Amino acid sequence: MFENLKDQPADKILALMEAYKADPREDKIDLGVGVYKNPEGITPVMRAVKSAEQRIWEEQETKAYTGLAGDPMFADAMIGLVLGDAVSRDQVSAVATPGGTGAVRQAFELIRMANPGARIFVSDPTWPNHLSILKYLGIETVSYRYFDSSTGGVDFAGMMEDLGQLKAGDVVLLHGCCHNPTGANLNLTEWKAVVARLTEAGALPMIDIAYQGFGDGLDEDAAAVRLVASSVPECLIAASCSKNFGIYRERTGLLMAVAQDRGLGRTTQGNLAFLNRQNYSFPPDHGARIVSTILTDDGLRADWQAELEDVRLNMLGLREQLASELQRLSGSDRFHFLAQHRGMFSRLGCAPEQVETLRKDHGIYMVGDSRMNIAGLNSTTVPLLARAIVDAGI
Ligand code: PLP
Ligand code: TYF
Repeated sequence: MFENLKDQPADKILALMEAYKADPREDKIDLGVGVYKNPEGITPVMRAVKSAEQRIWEEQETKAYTGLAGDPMFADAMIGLVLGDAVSRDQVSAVATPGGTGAVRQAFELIRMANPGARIFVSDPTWPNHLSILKYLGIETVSYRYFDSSTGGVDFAGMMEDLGQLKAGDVVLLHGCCHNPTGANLNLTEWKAVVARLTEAGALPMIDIAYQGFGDGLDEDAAAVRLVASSVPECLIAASCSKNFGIYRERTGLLMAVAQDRGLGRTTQGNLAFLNRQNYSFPPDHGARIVSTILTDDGLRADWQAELEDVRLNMLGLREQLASELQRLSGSDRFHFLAQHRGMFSRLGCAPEQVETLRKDHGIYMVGDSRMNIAGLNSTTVPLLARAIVDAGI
């Protein structure tokens, strides 16, 4: 049977990670996979995570199964973190999932179950895994214009024009903050216009939020999600804890379905649990327990927020340093967008050949579409990158 299998296309981001590891150059710079690194190049376990793990080790008395939806403490804590008081708890159905990817996958499956004819509108570009999972599930996708490579910002007029094709029952996938791969984001006025457009068309927003706290702050980064959830009849939200809690390998995420009509909640919750059961039964618990332990303890929560804020400010500082170094070396403002982008990533907007030159000549690894992980830099490597960018004629 196995002879029938065909080779699958590699994930370009993960392939780049392997190529970086195999490069013997000592001064190589990794701006590839989206993992936070401190100025020493380390992805640390956060202090509050260590403390929570210690507490769990001391206090946990069983590792028997939780429920199909995961531990309700985790769902409650995450709903609070993401949605604040934008909606009431009884409007939200939720299941724990293996990572944000699991939440995205379950959301797509729920959409397909509820409306097999739904098309999903995705930004051009979007996280490649979105497209790969959608294709695998056989869901029709339509891309909407998003990134304007001439300005490094959002092509909002193009986006709105493309959302003009929406029909009732379609779904629009939006990045809640810190757009991956571009770093360019909508402002709140633009979000309001998108909400109005979706409402007018009868389309459903699905928000993927994987970087809350990496952009402008925990509440600021959730402002768009909260606006959407409190404005539309129904929406889906896939949240990841991988980045903001630094628990990538624990696979911790939450899928939320918000409905203004509370009567729909019980069936929706049942369908979410059903999907968990079909795919993996009980979701992983360890990461979820770390998160709920932190979020429900004032001291741990404050320490986590302080460390997350250091992470955010480090990336913001690197953005500003890179933009100003590039301005100095190029004598132009054309890289100013790097300071305006938010989150881990920025798309430089250069040609694949130039990305290749940076890799070959300077040992600088970024994704082929010129996406850089800003956290792969430090104050010593920023000037080296800036010099290489200018030398490559970008
Ligand atoms: N969505 C986006 C846009 C992402 O960049 C990521 C990245 O890691 C995820 C979802 C899911 O991450 P994970 O499955 O590691 O929680
Ligand atoms: O975009 C990134 O780099 C992160 C990590 O299949 C990632 O979101 C990359 C590829 C992938 C899963 C996670």
